[in-house]
Amino acid sequence: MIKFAPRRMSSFIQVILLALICIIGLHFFLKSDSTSVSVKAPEPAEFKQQPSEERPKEPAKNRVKAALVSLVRNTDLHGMRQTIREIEDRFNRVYKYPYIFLNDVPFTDEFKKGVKDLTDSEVSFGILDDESWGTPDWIDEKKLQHVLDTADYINGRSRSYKYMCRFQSGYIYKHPLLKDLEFYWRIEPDVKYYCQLDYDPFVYMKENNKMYGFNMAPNEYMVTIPTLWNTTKAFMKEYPQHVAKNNLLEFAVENGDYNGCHFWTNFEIVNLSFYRSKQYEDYFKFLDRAGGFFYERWGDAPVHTLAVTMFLRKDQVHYFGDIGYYHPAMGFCPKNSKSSGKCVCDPDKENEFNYGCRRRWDIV
Ligand SMILES: Nc1nc2c(ncn2[C@@H]2O[C@H](COP(=O)(O)OP(=O)(O)O)[C@@H](O)[C@H]2O)c(=O)[nH]1
Ligand SMILES: *[C@@H]1O[C@H](CO)[C@@H](O)[C@H](O)[C@H]1NC(C)=O
Ligand SMILES: *[C@@H]1O[C@H](CO)[C@@H](O)[C@H](O)[C@H]1NC(C)=O
Ligand SMILES: [Mg+2]
Repeated sequence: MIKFAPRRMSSFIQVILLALICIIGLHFFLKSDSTSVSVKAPEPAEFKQQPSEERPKEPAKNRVKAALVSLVRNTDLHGMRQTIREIEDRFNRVYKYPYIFLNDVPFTDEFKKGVKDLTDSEVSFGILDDESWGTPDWIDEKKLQHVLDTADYINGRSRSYKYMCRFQSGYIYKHPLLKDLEFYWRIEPDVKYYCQLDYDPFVYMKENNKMYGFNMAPNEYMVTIPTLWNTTKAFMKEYPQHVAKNNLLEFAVENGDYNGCHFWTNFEIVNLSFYRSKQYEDYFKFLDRAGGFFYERWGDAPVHTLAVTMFLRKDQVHYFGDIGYYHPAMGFCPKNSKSSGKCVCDPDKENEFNYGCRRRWDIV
């Protein structure tokens, strides 16, 4: 047993002990002062590069009823987490718009927790009904099966891909969870948002009377839509009153044919009155009856695009050239991103004009 006997301790040891106590005390004093024991993370460098008045600190007062919306599979959890991470970093941690996730089967607890863990915003999960996800009774199952057995283009043999395109074309905006929304911003798993966004694009669209916003416009694989244009022409013949006076058809039609230009709908920001309009509903019903979602592989991108070009004027459509973006296969980097310092991409590598239809947008 060690006995502590101060009276017998030499003055040399006393000095050493005193010095040790001072050093330890000073260490704790300095530590609590400079690095702080609080668990709060420092502001990311990204924020500090910007003049403080440039980046809004809180949501605009005039916000609109809007949400970030995605149809998504449970198996896309990892990709969706990547997307949310980007959306939160670039935009939504300030604006706090809610997320709505839709699925043809119930979301797993793992999916729900996995996405909720990344945001303070409200998150809702919805399931689809049989009308919006499936084969309508006028579709010839045998004919469809033949297509599923023989189609030789990407996703041509996937039944669920067809359901997905039909849902995004004519049902997503009808889901009860979207009932009160004025705008949606569609998101998808595995995408990147390259640039910090210092304003609210929903409010921008509202204040500038925009109905449809896009950021990329590539060309369509025409083998997936052999009769879409013919069917659309038949629609215009039956409903000439639906076609706008100063429409945008010139963007999509060259020499009387559809040129395949389409807004890449995995990103789109839309005033949902557009999809809820009589014009759009009549168009979707007309296409759905014609069967091309099943016998061909009509995508929601050419469908939305042809609707936009028939029913809207150019000034109602906004090109979000500042929302740098990547979805597997291609992306674009805003041309001013070198000077703005707000993007993490190279405009020389991913130039917006790499896509022919982007060029066409400027000349129509
Ligand atoms: N719930 C559900 N979502 C799907 C299904 N197929 C595709 N999706 C979703 O629909 C969106 C588009 O599908 P994706 O595979 O990315 O198609 P791509 O972008 O055309 O390659 C993604 O958000 C997918 O998660 C499906 O069968 N069920
Ligand atoms: C959406 O569009 C409709 C129809 O043009 C318009 O009346 C409405 O004000 C727009 N909503 C917003 C929030 O801008
Ligand atoms: C489109 O319609 C025209 C006239 O109705 C027809 O001659 C042509 O073959 C059709 N094209 C396709 C691809 O169905
Ligand atoms: Mg995708």
